[in-house]
Amino acid sequence: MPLKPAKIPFISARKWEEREANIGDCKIICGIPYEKTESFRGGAGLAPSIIREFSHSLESYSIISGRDLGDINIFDVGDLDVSHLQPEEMVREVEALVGSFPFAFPILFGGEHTITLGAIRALAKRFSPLYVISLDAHPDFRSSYEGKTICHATVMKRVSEIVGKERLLFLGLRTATSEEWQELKSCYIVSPQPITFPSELKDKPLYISLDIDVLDPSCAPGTGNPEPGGWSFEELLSFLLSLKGYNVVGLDIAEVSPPLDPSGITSVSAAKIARETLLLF
Ligand SMILES: [Mn+2]
Repeated sequence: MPLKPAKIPFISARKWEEREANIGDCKIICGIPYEKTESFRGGAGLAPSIIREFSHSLESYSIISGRDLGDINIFDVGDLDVSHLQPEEMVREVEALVGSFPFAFPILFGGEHTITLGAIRALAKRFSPLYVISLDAHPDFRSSYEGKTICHATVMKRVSEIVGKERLLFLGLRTATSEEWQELKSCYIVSPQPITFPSELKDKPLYISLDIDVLDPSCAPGTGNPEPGGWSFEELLSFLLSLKGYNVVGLDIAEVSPPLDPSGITSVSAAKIARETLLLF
């Protein structure tokens, strides 16, 4: 697998080469700096290294969870070198990567949202039935877009073909095409607002795909397709914390665009969400 070591690993994460012989359960961070299908504004390919950099402006200790990243087993395996690949090939590499750490909880830093498909392909083999929580202003539920069937605007449609629409939850969604809107009615949950999470999913494997544009552009402007009317950082964090005790098996954070984020607020928000979820799940 074409992995490039991170220049600056995520705070408190060790490089993969530093692992012990028997590492057991652990968390794996991997960057997927891919932005080939972005249709409006780019920059997401730069996110993995910038999110890592901003993680060092945070403390490794969290007063929210009362835990320290140093107390858990986290490896930063670097970036998957896929920027030159076609979307289908990139997705295959992500699937192979996630599949090659069968004992680990993966946290992927996009890159564009298309990366999620590779993670789902791998995890749906390991966990069945897999439920997918999409935290995103957009459904990304087109059948095809600009002639492409695998791209940022179709990714959740492709995911639905793997896990089933009845196992998809769209939260923070606040825009769609009319076709998408009709189709979304057969998904498990579609809600623009945070929800009280269904207790019937308590033991089910859950994957979280977090497009940073679920946040309101006033608090996360650094993203390609900002959509007004989103969640505050506190709402997002509270929602994630409400999943404590659920069986979350993996997560990605996509669509952060550092060139559109001069203050760094979007990148540091992504880093903080990553810290809290590392400590939570
Ligand atoms: Mn989006």
